[in-house]
Amino acid sequence: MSLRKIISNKTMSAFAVILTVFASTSVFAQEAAATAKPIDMGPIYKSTLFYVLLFLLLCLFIAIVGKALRVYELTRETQGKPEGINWDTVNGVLFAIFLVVGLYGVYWEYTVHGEMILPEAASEHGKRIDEMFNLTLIITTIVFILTHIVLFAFAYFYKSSGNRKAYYYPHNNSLERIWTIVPALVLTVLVLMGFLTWRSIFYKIEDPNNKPLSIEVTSSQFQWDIRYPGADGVVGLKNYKKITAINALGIDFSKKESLDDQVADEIVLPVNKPVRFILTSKDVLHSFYMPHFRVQLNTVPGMTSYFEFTPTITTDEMKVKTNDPSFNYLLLCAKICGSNHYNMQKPVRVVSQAEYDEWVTKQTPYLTDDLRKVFNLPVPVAPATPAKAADTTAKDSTAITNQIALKK
Ligand SMILES: [Cu+2]
Repeated sequence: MSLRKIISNKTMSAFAVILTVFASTSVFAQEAAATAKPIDMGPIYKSTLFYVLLFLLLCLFIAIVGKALRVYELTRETQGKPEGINWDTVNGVLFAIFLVVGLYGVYWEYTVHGEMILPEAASEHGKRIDEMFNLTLIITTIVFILTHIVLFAFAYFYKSSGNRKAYYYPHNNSLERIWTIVPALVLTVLVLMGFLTWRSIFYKIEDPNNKPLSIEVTSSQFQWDIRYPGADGVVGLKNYKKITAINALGIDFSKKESLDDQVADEIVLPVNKPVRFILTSKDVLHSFYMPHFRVQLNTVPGMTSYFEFTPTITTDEMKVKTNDPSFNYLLLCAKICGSNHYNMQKPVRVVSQAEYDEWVTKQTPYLTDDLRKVFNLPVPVAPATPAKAADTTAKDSTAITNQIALKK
């Protein structure tokens, strides 16, 4: 039997095997498609195993392609032919493609994701933070684009060609000076701006005619407790030793400032009035985060921190500005504090002073009758009417007190 015949026989048998495999697979596939229900891929796309397998498959594919190319190169070498693939050109072209695709990616990020950023800052200091952010973004974008064009274009145009030798150029003092001094100046400006902005936010001289409204926010896993100061405008002190089942925040009611404090389910702020948040934590670190006002500060157990700012846009105005009737300001937790961290939020509303005055009178006092007994405080005597009616009277009297206080 001639060599040619053997080869053709082997080729034929291999071809037959491939055909059989392909035919049986396609028959099975057709059967499966006819009988089985479509598979719900949703949970599969969410599993880690799927992506691990996908990654391994990709590695295998690359390894096979690499081996095949190696075999191709070795065959040419044994036949005494020149190298089949010019890898320098391949690498150079890949660099050029990466530059174009990468720059398009940058453009896409700025236009598509850029549309999704927060609306304009709803606080006085927020505008300054945004200016700083934008300036940093503009400078870094220019530097990023220029350096990447230079980096990848050089790799493409000056790829090894065999008829050119690299020029030995180890040092240039002028270049060293330029790329040391220019970034140093730019960074000094940015850092100084940050430092001065930070100081203007945290070191404020209090205006006696426009004193901030104090609100205490206590974080715990996984909720925010909000306390308004009541008629006297002062949030009373608390003491962790006084925490009990009915006094969850440990408020010290032996101090008169605590007696009129109120609890609230949401944060309501009067527009254009400074507000001073008193922040503490009961268990772990949380982070008090109100993105629309550009406010964020950690709440730390055993330590009190403060954030003072002035909201400038009411919720209703923001609904118009964002063209979103369901818009709401939010308080979120920005510290990964446990399993329900993602859901740790409170609604925030910015309203006119008149709306705020009306809302605050309706908030429940923290001091309940049970707490009065614990702290040996006089319990208001309910008139001889049904319990429900007595309750309403009690609330109304607080409301009146608050109104009087606010008028003062
Ligand atoms: Cu938290």
